[in-house]
Amino acid sequence: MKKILIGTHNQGKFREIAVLLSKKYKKISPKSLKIKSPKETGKTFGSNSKLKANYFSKFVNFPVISDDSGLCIKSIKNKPGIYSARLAKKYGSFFKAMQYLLKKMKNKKNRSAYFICALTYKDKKKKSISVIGKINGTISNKIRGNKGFGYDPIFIPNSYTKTFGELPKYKKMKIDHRFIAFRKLKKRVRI
Ligand code: ITT
Repeated sequence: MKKILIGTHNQGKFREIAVLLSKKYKKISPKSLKIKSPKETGKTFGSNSKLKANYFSKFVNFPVISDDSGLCIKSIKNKPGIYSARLAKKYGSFFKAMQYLLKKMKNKKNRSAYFICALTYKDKKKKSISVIGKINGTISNKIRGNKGFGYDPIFIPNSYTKTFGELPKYKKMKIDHRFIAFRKLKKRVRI
């Protein structure tokens, strides 16, 4: 069976990417190979996803796929953006990071936000393709739902009333930023 390394240590992301990939692959995690995360020194989602794919690809002789993603809230200058994971680390949990963001948003009229995912696929010949997927929505007034992962409980995708944290996992996974990025990637490579 062909192998692919899903270059992430985030379990929520790993699960979503594994489902979006073809059944022909055996999905390998960096953790199972004892490979640590690279330092995310990029200034954009795109550069960080390329950096991750380049890094992980050095350890294996089969394809790699990496994701750099995050939540961007318009009224607070698109924060936390590329620092989404680091914000949760700073506050000790996603719950606390969400509480912090909701407090910052308290008097904001504009609650528009988007989730973004930059995906990089690097084949075994080390040729890479990068794409971006984005989903627009709004920030809820409260933390709602316990499904999904990360910032799912405060993000309401446009034309829905529930947060990603309230939607069944299979539904979220069929509309989210990662799904949109994958749709673009699948137009360019059989994956
Ligand atoms: P890797 O670098 O190992 O992939 P990470 O969690 O550090 O893991 P990122 O640097 O890409 O990943 O950070 C993305 C952050 O945005 C992280 O905190 C996620 O939980 C959050 N995030 C990304 N996609 C999300 C989604 O679909 N739902 C909820 N939160 C999401």
